[in-house]
Amino acid sequence: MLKPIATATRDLVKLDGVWKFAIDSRLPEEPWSSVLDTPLEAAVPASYNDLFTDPAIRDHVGWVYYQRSVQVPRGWAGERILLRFDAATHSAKVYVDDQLVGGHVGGYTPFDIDVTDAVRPGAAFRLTVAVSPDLTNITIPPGKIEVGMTGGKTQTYFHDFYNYAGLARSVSLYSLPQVHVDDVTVVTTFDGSTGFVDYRVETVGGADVRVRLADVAGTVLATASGSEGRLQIDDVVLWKPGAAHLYELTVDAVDGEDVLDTYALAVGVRTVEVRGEEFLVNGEPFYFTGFGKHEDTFVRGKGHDDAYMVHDFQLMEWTGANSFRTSHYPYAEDVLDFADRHGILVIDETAAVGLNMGVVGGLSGTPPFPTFSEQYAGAETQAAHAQHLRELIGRDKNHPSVVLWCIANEPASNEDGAREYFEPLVNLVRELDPTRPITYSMVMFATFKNDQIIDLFDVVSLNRYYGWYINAGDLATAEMYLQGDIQGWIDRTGKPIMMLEYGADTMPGLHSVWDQVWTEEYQTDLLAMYHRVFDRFPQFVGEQIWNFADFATTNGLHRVGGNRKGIFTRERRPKAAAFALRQRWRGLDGRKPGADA
Ligand code: GCB
Repeated sequence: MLKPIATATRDLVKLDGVWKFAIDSRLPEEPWSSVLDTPLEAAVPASYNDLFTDPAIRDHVGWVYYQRSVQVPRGWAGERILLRFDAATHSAKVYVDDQLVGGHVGGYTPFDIDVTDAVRPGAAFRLTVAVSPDLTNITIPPGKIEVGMTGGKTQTYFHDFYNYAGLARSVSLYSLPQVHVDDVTVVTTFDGSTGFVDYRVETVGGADVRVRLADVAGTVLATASGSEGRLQIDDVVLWKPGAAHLYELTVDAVDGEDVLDTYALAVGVRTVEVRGEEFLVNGEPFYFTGFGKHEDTFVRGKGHDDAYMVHDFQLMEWTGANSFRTSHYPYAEDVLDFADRHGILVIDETAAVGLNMGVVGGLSGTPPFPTFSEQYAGAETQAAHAQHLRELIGRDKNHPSVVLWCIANEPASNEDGAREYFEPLVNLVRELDPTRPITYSMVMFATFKNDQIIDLFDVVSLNRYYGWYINAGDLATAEMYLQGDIQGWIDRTGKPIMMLEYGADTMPGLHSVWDQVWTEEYQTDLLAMYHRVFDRFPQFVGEQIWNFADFATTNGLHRVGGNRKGIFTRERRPKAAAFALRQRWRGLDGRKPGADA
């Protein structure tokens, strides 16, 4: 799915700003059929939850409504007119004046609604968007809604981060020529100093296709025509970790000499591959350093914010991180564009977090009922997961920064039914994108003895909390467990292995001369212990710490003002461990710590 941009043939109007806002319990039956009578206004993009002081809004279950007036530019007569929602968390229904024009389920992937027949160029319309924060067993991520003793509905879910909801990313109105470029797919390879860009273009309205590839100075390096083909770049400059190099691919839909539509996208020439126990980027072994992150800031919740994005990338670079994981959902596309431009590698994760009843079972990991059952993750959940994968890959397939798909976080891969659930999804991903390896991050209860699906995947990704949830304060025992765990996976799989989560909650300013949990020293020591163990294994291909920054969670007794495993606080101030990481990671250029330059 192409990101909407303004080009010589397309116009784009951002609808970000302050919209009217109301929750449904205060509204008449059909709120979209009138101007919302509400004193509240909400910022877009932002999650709505932390904007207001009323707890009934923050934890509301059911629809909320956003509304604003939209002026359609008068020059758009004869064009197709679309609304683009970069994200509506978790489902949406869209109304133009009184008419329902479309909707979407899935809170972290974009959708378009063609409103050509419902609006008039030069006229204004009332845009009402109903957004639901609800999570059920047929949404991704899943959740459960119950009616409590007070008679009110309550939402529970099986992940710790707070369920921020609303219009957290940009909304725009854009125009498209009737005949237009609908989709572009690029796959890149190289042979010696020659780069190749294989492209495939889909058009609507029956046009011919012409493409050209230019360098940063705008010099055209290669051209081709036809909806599929190969462009060759002599003396190619590869897109490399830490040294992003981008070309621009311009795609024209043409009729003879007439250009009916034109679209441009950035292309980085690079390859990724798993070979034996190695993860290769451009044919060279690559070692991931970095973090699992969250889209999470004060007041905005999961609202995209360019300033935080720039600052977070600066802090990652400062620590020497060369990568991050979009835990636990696809991030705003602007973030991937930024990673493309700055040579940061992305493990692109779906929103399939919480497919695990064992987590509800607590530290024993004994599920209250089977995860892979109609009651929880059944056929409908799997269908929603498949649709989510289609949308994620459809959006992110052309980003050079995306090097690995992570199709679930901590699923119950140790339970019966996991294979039946995951095998079709893995096949789907391989069909949608044969070029990138696939992984899932593995919960502690999924061990090298009981996991049922690892053979379907390319990379072993562990989430481990020795020294925290188990062996808290006892790093010596934790080290022995960790060593045995990694060795077991290596013996079982022969695949590259990495750690996608390890860490310790840490209160900045809390210190101790002993191994005391929650202190800054304990976080630093725990990470050093993990690193010592990783460095013993040549098969180890990466380390991503949980988490980049402290983040908001649901209320819970083991969360003090949120999850505090951040290397940075929620305000982005470094804890002591940040300086230790900087020492370990800087200057590695993708090499394994300790390896020769
Ligand atoms: C996990 C989850 C992550 C949590 C983390 C924790 O295993 O994947 O979402 O935040 O543990 O800190 O408990």
